Amino acid sequence: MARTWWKEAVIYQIYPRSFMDSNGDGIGDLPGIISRLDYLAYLGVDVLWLSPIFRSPNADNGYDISDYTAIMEAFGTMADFERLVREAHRRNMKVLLDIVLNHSSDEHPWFQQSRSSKDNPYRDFYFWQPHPPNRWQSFFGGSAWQHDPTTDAYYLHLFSPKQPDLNWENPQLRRQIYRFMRFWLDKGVDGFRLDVIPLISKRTHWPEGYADDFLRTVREVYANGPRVHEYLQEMHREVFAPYDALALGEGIGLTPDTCLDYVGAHRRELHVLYHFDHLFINFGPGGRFDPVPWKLSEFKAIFRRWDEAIGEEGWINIVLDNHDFPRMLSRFGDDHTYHEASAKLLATLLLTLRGTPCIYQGSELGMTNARWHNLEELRDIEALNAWRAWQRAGRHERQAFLEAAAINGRDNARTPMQWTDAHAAGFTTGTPWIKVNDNYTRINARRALADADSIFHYYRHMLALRKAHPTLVYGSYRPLREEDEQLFAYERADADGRYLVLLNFGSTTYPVAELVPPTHRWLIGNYAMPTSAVEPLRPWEARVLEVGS
Ligand code: TEU
Ligand code: CA
Repeated sequence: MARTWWKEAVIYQIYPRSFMDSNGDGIGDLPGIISRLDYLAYLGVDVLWLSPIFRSPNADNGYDISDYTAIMEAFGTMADFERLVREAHRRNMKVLLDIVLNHSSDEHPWFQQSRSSKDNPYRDFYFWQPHPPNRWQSFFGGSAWQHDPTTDAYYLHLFSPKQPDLNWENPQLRRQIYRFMRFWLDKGVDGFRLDVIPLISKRTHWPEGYADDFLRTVREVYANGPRVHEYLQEMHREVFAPYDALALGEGIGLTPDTCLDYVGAHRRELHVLYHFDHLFINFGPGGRFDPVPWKLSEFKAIFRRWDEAIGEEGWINIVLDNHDFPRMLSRFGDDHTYHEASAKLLATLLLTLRGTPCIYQGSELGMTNARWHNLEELRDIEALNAWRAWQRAGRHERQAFLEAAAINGRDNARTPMQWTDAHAAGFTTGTPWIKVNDNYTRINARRALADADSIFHYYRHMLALRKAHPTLVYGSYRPLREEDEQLFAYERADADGRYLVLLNFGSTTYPVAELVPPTHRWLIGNYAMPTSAVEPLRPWEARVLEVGS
């Protein structure tokens, strides 16, 4: 297995809008991030993934770019950005920019030109049809075809109507995009997180999707289009290879049997990707706002399936939450009775699976989903559209929608970082653009830094452990007791060592004596070191052992 920096690194995802506000306008910004770089360096992360910082009307909080080579006004200036890169590099942290290539904002000059007339040179930078050629639905609800009166035609948008899909069939479009990407690499950026990259090649015979199965439509009709690999190999030649830049793909619509087509080392396309199977695990037939129960055995099977698919050929980004999903502690842990223990257990899972882990901002503090009291508190276009769709379908139960949004809404991950117990959790001196989670007086960085047993310091120790034991990066992954609905256990092994990870996803003790080999050494755990490593796991206990071969 080739040893590379991006396999050994740990990524930290920053959602700039909610990370740190430096000028009191209630919106996070680049100077705010710079003011927290020492905190991130102390935590011990290696790479910062910044969610989009480009000029945008913020219909989808930056995932709708209106100028690919300008900084969003609310986030600061190009000088701020250049200082951020310099300051991050000075602290040995790399910078990945989240770039959205599947669609632009409808306020991008290209789209303004394209929509103005049928013979405009930019017409074919987007997809126009005289009538909707199919009944595709947007990820954000409603038809994926929007009528535009100027030329009495319809344009494609897989997300909101303010996010028209770019036409990658057009070589002029592709050339411009590569120019934009090189613009940022020339400023010292170390790579990109590529938003919904499997969607960029469209099936231009416009086949129908599956009316009753949106995720199958995503996999089989929106993603993995006929030219996607041609485009990515061209992008690799034009952008990634010349700069030795990291390409991290958001693998929406990917399956275990298609992933190596994107990240196989020999493919010269992407280096690493994350998938959604466990992130969609509790999405019911009605999607995100139709949450259903999930089972640990299913959760574990997903990790095994993907580990086997990635094999020795590819590499994967381990993600347990991000800005698109509820907080992992509330979703996969127990954020009430075993808040601290389960937060540390999930940190152990995140940092000992095989792949490059990504810590989402605030996970290191044990941040949780918020309590939502009314729909006016929600900000996410996906939630607001879904509520309108409920009403159109005759469903007017506000409380029921609010409960669904409280479980699975993206706003849960977008409440401001909790720095202190002062006004607005120290995120801003003004009024935050979205409400602060009301548990900030108890859960905040200042308190965590001062408490040697905090979740924050546990993350620091886990990060150091990963660095000290490369087998936790490169070793094989062998799951144990896969059918068990309480224990998540696996071995990591290679020529350098063998480790056993025992995670009790439950509030009762769990016997593990027969899983522990005779020669073993306790390395780390979320409880005090047990008198014997073979004693039963305590509620939500994580135990990492080095074991003899
Ligand atoms: O996410 C794409 C995506 O698949 C998620 O938005 C999720 O599947 C969707 O919410 C369905 O529930 C990327 C970005 O991460 C997201 O923030 C953007 O909203 C989206 O693309 C459009 O750019
Ligand atoms: Ca600000």
